[in-house]
Amino acid sequence: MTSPPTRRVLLTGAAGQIGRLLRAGLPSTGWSLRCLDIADMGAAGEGEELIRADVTDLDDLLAATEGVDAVVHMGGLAGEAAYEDIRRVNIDGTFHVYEAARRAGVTRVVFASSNHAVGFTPRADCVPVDTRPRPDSFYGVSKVTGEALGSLYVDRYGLDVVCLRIGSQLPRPLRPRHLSTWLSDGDVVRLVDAALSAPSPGFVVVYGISANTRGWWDMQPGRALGYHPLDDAESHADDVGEGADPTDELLGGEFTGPEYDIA
Ligand code: 15L
Repeated sequence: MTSPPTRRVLLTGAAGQIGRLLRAGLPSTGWSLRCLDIADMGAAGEGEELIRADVTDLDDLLAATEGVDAVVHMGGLAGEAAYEDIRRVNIDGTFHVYEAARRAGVTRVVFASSNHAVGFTPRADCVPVDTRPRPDSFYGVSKVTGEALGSLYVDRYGLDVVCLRIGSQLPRPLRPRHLSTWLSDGDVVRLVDAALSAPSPGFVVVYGISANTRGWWDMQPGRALGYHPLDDAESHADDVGEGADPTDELLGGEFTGPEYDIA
């Protein structure tokens, strides 16, 4: 019996924290990777292509997107920065990803959004994915914009776009907030695999956290997509302990506090 052919994915941000986990985990789920980053990605693994390129350059992305089956866009600034840098790297960079996909005939884009797209939302037991955008930073604004661009490319050009509102991707939870927001190493691979594999999702937003007992987000859209997390931050609760911070009233935690006011 022959094994099914692997499908090729362009992974931006391949040198980053989540990029490295996907490089290690996605190939065993049937995806082969073309990895892109401006930073050093080390040696190519089996079946991998490495492209040193910048998401701020549309021509680079057009060349990198030719011939792949899907794009996973993890590249960009992973936290708050000056508006000009956020615009250039995160907003323009994400536009380049969708536009390169459209021109190359690639129909699936998985976009690394963030909980900071809705960071000024008060905590509730089950915040839905269609809660109104309430970014807590310029970084959060770039994630709202990336989701909006994805929606446009779905409705106008027929792409499938899955936006992952990632919580706190860490090897283990470190602070009380993480008992709600944690996304484990294993679950991030399961999440991206589901986002790549779901048949014709159209435009979908899902929360990217593990199956945390104390989670604040509606996980049903994720389950409908085929994302079934296996980890729960609660198993680390004794190590993390309890504690409160004034910004803990809001989903975005410290991003909503005065130290993130850099305007
Ligand atoms: C994010 O989106 C950031 O990339 C990461 O650095 C953390 O701040 C995370 O959210 C979080 O909310 O913990």
